[in-house]
Amino acid sequence: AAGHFSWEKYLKETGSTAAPSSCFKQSLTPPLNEFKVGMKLEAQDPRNTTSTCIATVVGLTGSRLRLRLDGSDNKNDFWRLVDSSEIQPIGSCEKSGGMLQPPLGFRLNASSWPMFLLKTLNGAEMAPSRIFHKEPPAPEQNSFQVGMKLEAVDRKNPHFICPGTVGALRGVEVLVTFDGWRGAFDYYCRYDSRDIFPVGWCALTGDNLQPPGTKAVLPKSLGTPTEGSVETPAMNPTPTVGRPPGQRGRKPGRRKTKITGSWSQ
Ligand code: MLY
Repeated sequence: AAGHFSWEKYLKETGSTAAPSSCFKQSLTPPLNEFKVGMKLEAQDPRNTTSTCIATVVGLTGSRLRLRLDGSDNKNDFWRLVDSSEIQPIGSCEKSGGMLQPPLGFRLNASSWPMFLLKTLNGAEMAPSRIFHKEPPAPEQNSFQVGMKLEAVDRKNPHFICPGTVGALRGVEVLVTFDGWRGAFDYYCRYDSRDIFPVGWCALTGDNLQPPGTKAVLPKSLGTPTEGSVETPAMNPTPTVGRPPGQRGRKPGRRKTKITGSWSQ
């Protein structure tokens, strides 16, 4: 059994510090999740952000909703916080003079959209507006520092929230790296991204925090061999120890490297 992950112990062991909550665009007390599976709402289509679509809650995790666009397949689910500005009660789009759109990849003929919309909303359980929360304000500036710990959505596996470290800063952006994993999951995001959370977020929301990987990239204080062992994303590749040129960037599929040393349990 892996046992559970303790930030307190881990911060001590790694001699690292948590990014202060004031760095994040997240509410200090995570918003209550009163949604239920099956409820419908309006959501921006993540693949076509100018469209507002009908979405159904297909899962709940902490302060987040697992959403599926009506008329889409089950391969494009996405996760949103209950205080996301990208979701709203049904009726909001029309109220503001907009038109609900079919999702990108609508599985029927476009001409059947009006009838599909009618049918999908008929008798539907619509999420009441009182369970939507206002998006918190963004901090005024990027106040993250390299080395600070946080919790972050694994964008390749967005149901996972994982322990991570600020790997670099680039203006308003921060490089999110995942502890115990090589660079394949790293990404740059804005400092006010909704995908990054202060240490302790999952414990507060009841979302499931993954333990750090036990595969590669030791924290600095536990003897990371060299700088540069943290790969940067494909956008900005940097030579990585032990990989010949031309084989940089991400390889598809899984890639784990076993290391010694363990902080899990
Ligand atoms: N199936 C994948 C999951 C990797 C998840 C990595 N995150 C947690 C940073 C794998 O085992 O490679």
